[in-house]
Amino acid sequence: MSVTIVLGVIGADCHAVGNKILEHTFTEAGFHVVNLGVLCAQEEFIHAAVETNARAILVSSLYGHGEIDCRGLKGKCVEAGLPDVLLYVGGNLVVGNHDWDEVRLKFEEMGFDRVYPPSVPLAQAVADLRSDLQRQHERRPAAVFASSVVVAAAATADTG
Ligand code: B12
Repeated sequence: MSVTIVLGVIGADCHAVGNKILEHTFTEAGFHVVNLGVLCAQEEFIHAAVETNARAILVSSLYGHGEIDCRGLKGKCVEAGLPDVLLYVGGNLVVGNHDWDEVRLKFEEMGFDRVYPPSVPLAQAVADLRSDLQRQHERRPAAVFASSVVVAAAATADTG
């Protein structure tokens, strides 16, 4: 079964073209993409992630207000019971030209796992998501692992 991700353009931002390209790219890469489109409130991302059991939320911000629109999203994810949902953000995150490392750091401090400039090759973002999901899978608590072993053993016993 494919991994579900939630995608959308945050805040009062109506830039729609990149959003469609992201949807296409991640769908082609084998993800189940729940695309909220443009003009999305933080709560819509979180609601969709809870409803669909999504493993990652991909936020776009193109019009320069990304910092204001994204602030607090991580905390709301934690409150909603999504402490481990991966948070990615990309686009023209701030107004004007800024040192990229400063921008990246600012968004990382806000709780984002990955922060991308508009020039990022999307194949890179797909590879990052695969590797972050794999790392999470490897770090899963022993209890979860143990219960899946029990389920697997039961299934084997059933079949045979
Ligand atoms: C078309 C356009 C518009 C159209 C949008 C039409 C529509 N419905 O889509 C209109 C005319 C409505 C518009 C309005 C505005 N725009 Co405009 N717009 C553009 C323009 C020319 C192209 C955007 C685009 O479609 N690019 C093509 C797509 C494919 O690229 P993209 O959007 O960047 O997305 C890619 C990457 O960013 C990346 N990406 C994006 N998100 C994410 C997320 C993740 C997780 C990852 C991995 C990657 C990723 O992947 C995407 C696909 O390759 C850009 C300039 C430019 N050349 O980019 C300005 C631009 C984005 N707009 C800008 C501005 C300021 C505005 C307005 C505020 C102008 C105004 N004063 O009214 C308004 C905002 C309206 C609003 N509420 O959103 C600025 C933003 C400046 C900033 N951030 O510092 C830009 C950069 C122009 C500029 N140089 O000043 N705009």
